[in-house]
Amino acid sequence: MNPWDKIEKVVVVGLGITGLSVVNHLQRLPKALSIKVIDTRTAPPGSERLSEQVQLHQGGWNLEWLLEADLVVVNPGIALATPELKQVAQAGIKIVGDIELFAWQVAKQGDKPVIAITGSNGKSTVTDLTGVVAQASGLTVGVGGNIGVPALDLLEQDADLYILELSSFQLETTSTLKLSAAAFLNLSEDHMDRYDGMDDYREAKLRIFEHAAYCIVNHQDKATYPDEKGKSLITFGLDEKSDFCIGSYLGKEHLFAQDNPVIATDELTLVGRHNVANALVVLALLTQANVDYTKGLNALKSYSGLTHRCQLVANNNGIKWVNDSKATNVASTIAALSGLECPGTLYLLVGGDGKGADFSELEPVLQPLNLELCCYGADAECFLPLHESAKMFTTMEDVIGDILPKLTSGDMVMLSPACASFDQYPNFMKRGDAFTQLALLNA
Ligand code: UMA
Ligand code: ADP
Repeated sequence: MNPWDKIEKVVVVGLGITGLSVVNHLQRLPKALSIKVIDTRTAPPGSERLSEQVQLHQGGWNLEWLLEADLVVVNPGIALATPELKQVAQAGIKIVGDIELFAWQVAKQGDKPVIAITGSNGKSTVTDLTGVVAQASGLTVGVGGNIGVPALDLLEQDADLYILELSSFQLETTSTLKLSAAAFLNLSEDHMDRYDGMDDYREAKLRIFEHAAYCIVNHQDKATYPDEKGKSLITFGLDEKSDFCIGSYLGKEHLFAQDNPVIATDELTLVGRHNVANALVVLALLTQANVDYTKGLNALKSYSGLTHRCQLVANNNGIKWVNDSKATNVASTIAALSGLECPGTLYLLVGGDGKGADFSELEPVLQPLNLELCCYGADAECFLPLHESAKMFTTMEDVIGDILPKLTSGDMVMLSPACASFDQYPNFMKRGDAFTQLALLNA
């Protein structure tokens, strides 16, 4: 059955890059639809790119439009628990997200293979690296989703394989996406301002496995396993027992894919044990999607990571400046600190929008470090009890102004804030750019 059969009036909630991609997709469909957009912001991003045929209601809700719709397409940033959307659901009107529309279109085009990745941390790295290795192996790939390229925009170009990073927000409104392989990397606390608790957050993420041919799960994190019995599970882990694991070969630690050594771990340019796990997932995803990745192994070895993830942005006079703006939760900051080499003082910038998180898990990790904990932004106060050196600031600029005269060779200035950026920046990229500029100016 064509899901569009009974749909004539569509309301898109939330503009931004997702809303724009949805509108463009709806306009490309053969069926003429009535398209309206609601954005609660007074100046929604992207409104200047909306065509004249599309009506926009901005600065608040428009219940009349919503309740007249046959289909409501919501931006992932808007919770389904919002009272207006609850009314829509109660009225029996279907609510979907952009990924569900992507699923409808892929099914119509003959089910091109799609791979998807979710988890609390590592999604973008695994998504991007899977794309890089698949491409180097000779495939044309479309890489998108939460990584910043709306999934529907990928359908504009032909691809042999689609690779999607999916957030729990996107999965909440997705129900028919068929996947050749899906990976759930790990689960740690995040987005507690949006979910009723960890179970609620985990359940949203587990939706990735609903129609997945293979479920790739973390052997060392049982929360990533589906509750449903009878699924085809493939495990990965930094142990010797998983399907995709580490082990010794010719006296050296190697990545193993189903009992076969692939490359030595020290051949990876990526640093950190978490990135070894990420590389194992890449191998698992490509294997389960029937991609021969042999030709892509050099690309796997030389991959140095995405910007804003533990990125060395300046290294002058023996002082290193590291931009880890993408560390938007506690677990990612812990990953950045584990195994970190800093012979001098580590000036760690933390804070921002804490999303209701419990930061106490950071305390044992921070305690042994030779540290100055620089807390700034809306939730700076939450970090003060975590280390005796903690000091409070308003902005990142204030922090740098204070620490500059103290910096000496061997020190490191690192932004790994364990918080979202929305209190002071439009997104984590702009926050990382601001830090990088400060680094280049002062290094
Ligand atoms: N908003 C309103 N009213 C509206 C619409 C949006 O208040 O009517 C607010 C919401 O608080 C929302 C925020 O604006 O959270 C951001 O919306 P946006 O228009 O900037 O969103 P897009 O540009 O469409 O970006 C979205 C994803 N954003 C979110 O899920 C919050 C992007 O993920 C994603 O890359 C993009 O779609 C393409 O798929 C970003 C993100 O922060 C990187 N994701 C979260 C994360 O990774 O932790 C889940
Ligand atoms: P996501 O897209 O899930 O936010 P990223 O790949 O962008 O993940 O990385 C976000 C942050 O998490 C970075 O600070 C990075 O160093 C850290 N990180 C990456 N992979 C992992 C992992 N497997 N476990 C824990 N932290 C990780």
